[in-house]
Amino acid sequence: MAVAVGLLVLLLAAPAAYAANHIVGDASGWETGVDYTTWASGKTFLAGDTLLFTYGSSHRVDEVNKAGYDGCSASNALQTHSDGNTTIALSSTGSYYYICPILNHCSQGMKLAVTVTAGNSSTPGGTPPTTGTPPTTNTTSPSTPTPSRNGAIGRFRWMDAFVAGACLMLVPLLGLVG
Ligand SMILES: *[C@@H]1O[C@H](CO)[C@@H](O)[C@H](O)[C@H]1NC(C)=O
Ligand SMILES: *[C@@H]1O[C@H](CO)[C@@H](O)[C@H](O)[C@H]1NC(C)=O
Ligand SMILES: *[C@@H]1O[C@H](CO)[C@@H](O)[C@H](O)[C@H]1NC(C)=O
Ligand SMILES: [Cu+2]
Repeated sequence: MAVAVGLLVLLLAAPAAYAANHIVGDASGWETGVDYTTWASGKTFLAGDTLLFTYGSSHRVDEVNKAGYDGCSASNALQTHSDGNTTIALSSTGSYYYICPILNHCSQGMKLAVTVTAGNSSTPGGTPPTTGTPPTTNTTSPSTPTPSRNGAIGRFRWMDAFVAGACLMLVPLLGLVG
């Protein structure tokens, strides 16, 4: 019984490990004087991940298009946030642009561009083949993955191995106690 419950808990907890929450600017948060191009360059953003912007009342987060990002203009903003603790779900593949529209903060560096992918693609450098389609959790047919899903499926397999290994380690422990 205890083994079964432990197994269930592990299986239920596992999917949460797939999605990463990226704290924009890390400890610096969303501020002037931070290079967000450098911050983003070392990171992989996968569909299903989230961005968390933390900032004071002198800042805002506006989602803009590429022209708004390049020109530091929020006149065509897609979304505006000013709550100081903004979570943005990166649910679909594609490029996303965020700027602070207050004063000249954007031209001082408060601008972030992220490219969300579904995992490693067989056509690096090209535009993602599927937009608006987050990775499915369909693990019933692992034998026929599409090329663009290889990275995501690889992560699933790795997690499955981890869960199975953790369960195997739990069995003798729980067996001794129960
Ligand atoms: C900010 O939002 C995150 C994610 O929703 C939450 O975990 C955190 O507690 C929030 N922090 C504050 C100060 O509200
Ligand atoms: C994608 O592939 C590149 C090079 O093959 C590798 O450096 C990178 O870590 C991979 N990313 C993911 C998410 O698997
Ligand atoms: C899941 O896999 C099955 C079997 O290959 C397929 O028929 C079904 O369409 C898939 N569902 C999704 C959401 O991809
Ligand atoms: Cu600002």
